[in-house]
Amino acid sequence: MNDSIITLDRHILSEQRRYGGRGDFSAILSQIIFAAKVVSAQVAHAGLVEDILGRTGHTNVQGEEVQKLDVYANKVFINALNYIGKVCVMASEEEPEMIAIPKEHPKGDYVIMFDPLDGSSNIDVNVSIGTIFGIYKRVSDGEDGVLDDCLQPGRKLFGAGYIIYSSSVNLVYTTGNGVNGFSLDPSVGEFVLSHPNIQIPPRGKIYSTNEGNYAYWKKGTREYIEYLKSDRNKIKAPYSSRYIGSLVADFHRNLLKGGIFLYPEDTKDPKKTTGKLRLLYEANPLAFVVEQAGGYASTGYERILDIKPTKLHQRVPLIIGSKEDVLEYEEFAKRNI
Ligand code: P6P
Repeated sequence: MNDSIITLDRHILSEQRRYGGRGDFSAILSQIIFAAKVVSAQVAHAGLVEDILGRTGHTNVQGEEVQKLDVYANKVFINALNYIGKVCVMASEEEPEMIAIPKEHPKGDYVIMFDPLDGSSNIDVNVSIGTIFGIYKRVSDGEDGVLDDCLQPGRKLFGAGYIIYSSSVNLVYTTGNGVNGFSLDPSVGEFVLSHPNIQIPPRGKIYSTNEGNYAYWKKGTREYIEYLKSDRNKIKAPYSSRYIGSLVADFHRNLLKGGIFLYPEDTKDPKKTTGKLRLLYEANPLAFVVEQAGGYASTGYERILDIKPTKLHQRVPLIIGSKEDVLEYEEFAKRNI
C-alpha cells in the first residue's frame, strides 16, 4: 500500500502525535474500528442470513421492536470495549441501564456512549443504517464509572463519530481538531482516508424531515417548512426534500452536500413531545461532529451541546446541519413560542 494512502489507524496515530495523548484514546478508537468491521460484515449478509434478520420478539428500553442485528451489534461494541482497561462505564441505546465494566477487567478514564445500530427498522429493506458513538473523559473518582460520567453535556465530548453501513462503509470522526471521513476497502479490510477535513456548506438546498408529522408540529416548524418549499417571491428556488428515515444516512448526506435535518418535537406522541431522538448517543455525538465541520445543532431554542443531560435515554428535538439553515429555523421557532 503506497504511502499516499492514509489508513484510519495511521491517521489516529498522527493525530495522537500532533495533539498529544498517551494512546488510551487511540486504543479506544482502534477497538471501535474493529467492532465496526465486524458489524459491517454481518450487515452485508443480513439480507442473506436468516438467523440475524428480522425480529427478536423483544422490545428495547425505547419500546421499539429490537431487530436481531441490533442485539448483535450491541454485544460486538460492548465486548470490543469492556476489556481494554481504558473505559470505566458505557451506555447504549439497547441497554436500559449503564453498562458496567466486568470486575475481571481493569477500568480506565473514558466513558463511551453509543447507538449500536441506528435506523435498524430499515435493516430488512436494505436501507443504510449506522452506528453513532461519543467518547468522554470520566468526571468521577473511584474505580467504576457512575451516572454523572454519562450525564455530561455534549460540549465535554473528547471525540465522536459514526459509521454508515451502505453501498460502502464509511467512518467519520472528530477528536475536536476537524472532521475526517474514511471508507472501508474490503479488499484489505482497512478504512482509508476518503474525505479529509470535511466542512459542511454554510447553507444547503436540502431539508430532511418526516412531513407525516406535519399536523402535530408547532406553528414555527410548519411555517419554516412552508418557507423552504416556497420560491420566496422568485428570490430563491425551493429546497429539495430528501428523507431516508435513517438518521446517520440523512446526516451524512447533509454533512457532505449541505442541508438541514429536522426531528422537532411534536404534540401527538407523548414520547415525542421533547422530540424522538436521544440526546446522549444520537444528538450529542452528531452535534459535536457537525460543529467541528462548521455546522450547528439546536433543539430550535438552544444549542444541543450545551444541554445538561438528566436521564440516560432522554429525547431532544434535533435540528442539525448547515449553520445558516439551522439558525434560520431558530428564528421561526423562537417567534412562535
Ligand atoms: P421516523 C430510526 O428509527 C430513527 O431512530 C432515526 O434513525 C431516524 O432519523 C428516525 O428514527 C426516523 O423516525 O418517525 O421518521 O420514522
